[in-house]
Amino acid sequence: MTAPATPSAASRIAVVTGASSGIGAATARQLAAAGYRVVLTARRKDRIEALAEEISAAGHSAAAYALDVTDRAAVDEFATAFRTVGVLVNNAGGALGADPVATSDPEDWRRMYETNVIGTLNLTQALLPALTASGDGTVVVVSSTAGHGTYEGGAGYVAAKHGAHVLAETLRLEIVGTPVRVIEIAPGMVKTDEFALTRFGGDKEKAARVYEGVAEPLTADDVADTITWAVTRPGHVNVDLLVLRPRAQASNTKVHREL
Ligand code: 8X3
Repeated sequence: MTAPATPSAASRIAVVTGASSGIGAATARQLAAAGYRVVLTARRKDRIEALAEEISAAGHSAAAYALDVTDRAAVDEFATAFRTVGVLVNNAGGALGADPVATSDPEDWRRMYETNVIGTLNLTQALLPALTASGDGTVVVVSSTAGHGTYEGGAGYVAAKHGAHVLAETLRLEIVGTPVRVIEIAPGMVKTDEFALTRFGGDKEKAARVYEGVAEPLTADDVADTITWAVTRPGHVNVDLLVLRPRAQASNTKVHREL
């Protein structure tokens, strides 16, 4: 077994987007525990500030920076704060709606493309010089199993996550030979506080139905654990793509439910 790479002390900064809840918050906690100085970004300032305080109180290093990943000017301004960055975790994103192609709202599609694809593009472009300057940088793209296959009612989200997947795959080709690797983590069914609720516009019943009868959907911690594992491999080891699902989910459309 290869020993995990220890981040070279205080110099290793990890920027996590969408860090106010779910997978992003869990990833920030775990990367901080692994020795990274984490920079939490999200639109909700109060949330990331509270999390940064929690992480700092646990004896780790964390800072919060309110940021909308779709606002390029704000992202560029954010990036000026860094000379080097070790890790960028592009986690911000999400799903809006689950309607068929025939009736889904084009505005939802636009917003999903903005957050899942353009947001990832913005952060990646803005921080690539600092990731390269670190001499051992890692870009993580948290895509989804929706980036690798479709399902009815999912087209808008599926299209956006395919976009995030293509961004990761293409970037890996384009920057080969530089000291930056590109890791894509593609989770399937993850039960978080907000993902399904956001998708269904706050409808708790619809959100609960997503996980109904499913024994142990993945948790945010499961995904964060996987991200942290991939990121802490030695720099020359590139986990190109890691797909993870709960045992009860065999594919995007085949889920075992005990009802
Ligand atoms: C979440 C997985 O199945 O809701 O990214 O599209 S799914």
